[in-house]
Amino acid sequence: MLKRKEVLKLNHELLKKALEGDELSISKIFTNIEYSTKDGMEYLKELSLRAGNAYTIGITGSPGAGKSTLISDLIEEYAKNDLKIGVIMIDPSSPFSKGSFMGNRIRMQDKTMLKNVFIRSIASRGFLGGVSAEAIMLMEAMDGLGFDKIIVETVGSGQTDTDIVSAVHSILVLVIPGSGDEIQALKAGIMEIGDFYVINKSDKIEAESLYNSIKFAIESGETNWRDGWKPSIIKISALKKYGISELIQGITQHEKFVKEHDLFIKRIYQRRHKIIELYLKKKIDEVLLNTIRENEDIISEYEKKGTGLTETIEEIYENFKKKI
Ligand SMILES: Nc1nc2c(ncn2[C@@H]2O[C@H](COP(=O)(O)OP(=O)(O)O)[C@@H](O)[C@H]2O)c(=O)[nH]1
Ligand SMILES: [Mg+2]
Repeated sequence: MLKRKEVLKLNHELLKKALEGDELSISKIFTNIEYSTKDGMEYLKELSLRAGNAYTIGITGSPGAGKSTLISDLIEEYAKNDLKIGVIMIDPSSPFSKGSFMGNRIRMQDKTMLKNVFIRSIASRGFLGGVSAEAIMLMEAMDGLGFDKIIVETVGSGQTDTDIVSAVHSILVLVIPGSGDEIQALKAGIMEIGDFYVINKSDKIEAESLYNSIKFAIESGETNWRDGWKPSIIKISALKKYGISELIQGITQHEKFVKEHDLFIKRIYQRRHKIIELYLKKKIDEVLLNTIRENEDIISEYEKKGTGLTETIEEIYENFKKKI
């Protein structure tokens, strides 16, 4: 494990309070990081120096699969052991209603447990599924704030999920029986990424055939055995809290595997690599959109002027390069 760096300059009141666990200060810092403000990037820098200890878990699966419900089960179990848990939910539809849905679920349970739990819901803002630079930056920040477990919920969407894979230690793919989704998911490649295939709502009769088809996919080598870990299939009911302790045991075993194979720090470096990559992509995208906007006249008039399509692209590309 990386050694937790000593706090160098704690003169920043907000950071100091956040490190002491003050929720409002944490929220303010996260908003700054999420919007990449100058302060936000400073906080991220400071927190990144202190990061490198948290165990990170990604949960992906189609909307309605039960990811949020499962997260509240995991929170409950981990909080019993006095662990500090950070949750990031990336919600493409309505971040606030889902956030409060989550809050309501948890509020129903033992309140003392919640002192160690911080849930952040972020909008995907046009990002097509998977995970965004902001989400991974918040993971890094949570790690720096001393959370023991960080759970990220993302909407499964095939290829973009590869971003979340490289940013977390364990990845759980949540599937439900009888939805027909799984066949699509298998084809789209989402079934290749899991360290765990978690069959939720598994009291349904179709659960068995889903189990068998995933088992077949794993054993026939159709799925990826990430760093040599044979993916596990676990049947649960997130709502009825069935199979949760088995899942937690599985994750604990995987954590052991990750640490024994020197993957713990490797994945933290991969996460930082991902932050750099996705952040730069976002910045470049912004410049690109601006360039296109500013060159709208060239685009709309190229046919009239008799300029070729390729020349038009090249001209705009030259203008784009000047702005980068
Ligand atoms: N019957 C049943 N319903 C479940 C189970 N887990 C979750 N649900 C329900 O499925 C719906 C979607 O759950 P949610 O956690 O919001 O899914 P998400 O979109 O993947 O986060 C909710 O109405 C849950 O109560 C389960 O194990 N069995
Ligand atoms: Mg959800």
